[in-house]
Amino acid sequence: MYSQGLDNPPPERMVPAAAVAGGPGERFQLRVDAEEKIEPKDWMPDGYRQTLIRQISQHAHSEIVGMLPEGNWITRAPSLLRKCILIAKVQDEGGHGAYLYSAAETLGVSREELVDQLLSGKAKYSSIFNYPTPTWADVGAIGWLVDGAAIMNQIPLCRCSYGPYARAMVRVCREESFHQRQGYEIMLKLSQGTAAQREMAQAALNRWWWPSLMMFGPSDNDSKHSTQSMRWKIKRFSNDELRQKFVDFTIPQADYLGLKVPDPELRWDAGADCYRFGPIDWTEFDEVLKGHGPCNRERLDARRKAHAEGAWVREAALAYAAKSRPATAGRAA
Ligand code: FAQ
Repeated sequence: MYSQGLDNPPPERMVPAAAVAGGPGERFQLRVDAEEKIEPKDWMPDGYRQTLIRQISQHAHSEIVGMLPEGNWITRAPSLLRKCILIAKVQDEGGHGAYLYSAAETLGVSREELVDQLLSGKAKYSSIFNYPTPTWADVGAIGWLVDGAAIMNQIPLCRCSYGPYARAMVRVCREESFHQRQGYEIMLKLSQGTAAQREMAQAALNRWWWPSLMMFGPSDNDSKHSTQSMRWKIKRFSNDELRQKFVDFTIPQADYLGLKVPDPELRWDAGADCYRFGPIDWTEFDEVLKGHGPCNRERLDARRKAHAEGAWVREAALAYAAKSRPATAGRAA
């Protein structure tokens, strides 16, 4: 599925190789500018390949580590229905990780290498998953805000120039929409509940608001990859543009819940037709990225433990594949 150019433009709109005088780099950029999808076997600049491996693998790690803060609540969800929904949601995130590792593999890197990078602490994953989930309302806040931010960031990735990543994002975004709604519905129930439940919802919003804004990455002035990634149409919007869209989209939702975003400087700017928000604490963001967030150590320890405990499954799968090989070859002959 990953290597098929399903959504390339019709042949008459594709850039014919003979029409371009320059080298492969120029032809590549023309293809990108013409909105052609780049596929795994196509020529691509090394920087493009490396950027994609970095972004897609960080994204895959985020999905896998992102299972932990909510997975923590599966055994304690307040009803059987909530438990079923949460299991399905967390399982979806695992599926997204698997999809994304497959997309990264089409660029010539192995899954083992990528997993090693995560477990050794060399690879980044989203800052947001280094925060704790002390109450049930945190599960609601993650669905509403974290999945909401993920959708805002990932809808444009459905139009990413790299075909396998763009196609993987279509299904991921559909599932994230369900996740966002289930989170918002948890927040709605709590905010319509008792005083203690409303307080719990407000406290969770207070905990997740600023980290959700940080998810979009450093401000445009400090984003080292954005300019090139936008030229290559890997990214379609800058970090600040997406952050602003998220704020404008989310504040009315908070108003509907009767909850208050923890930002004394937040105000509607009628002239600019958008919300103005206060400064983000980039020191906190940098600390989390350096491994000093509230849960960095706990998250990596949990992943290392799961990996070690899963060793027998990988060994059994390899042994089964080795045993099946001659039989398959025999049948083919
Ligand atoms: N956390 O130059 P830029 C989800 C790094 S999935 C950690 O702006 P870029 C689903 C960045 O990688 C959430 N690191 O970089 C879910 C770069 O690292 P380098 C993940 C961050 O790539 C929901 C350096 O800082 N989503 O939530 C962060 O152009 C609920 C410089 O930054 C994706 O990965 C951060 N927040 O833009 C699962 C989406 N921000 O070069 C479970 C795809 C930046 O030192 C439960 N990724 N960095 O290695 C992207 O769109 C981009 O990679 C950005 C960053 C926008 C994240």
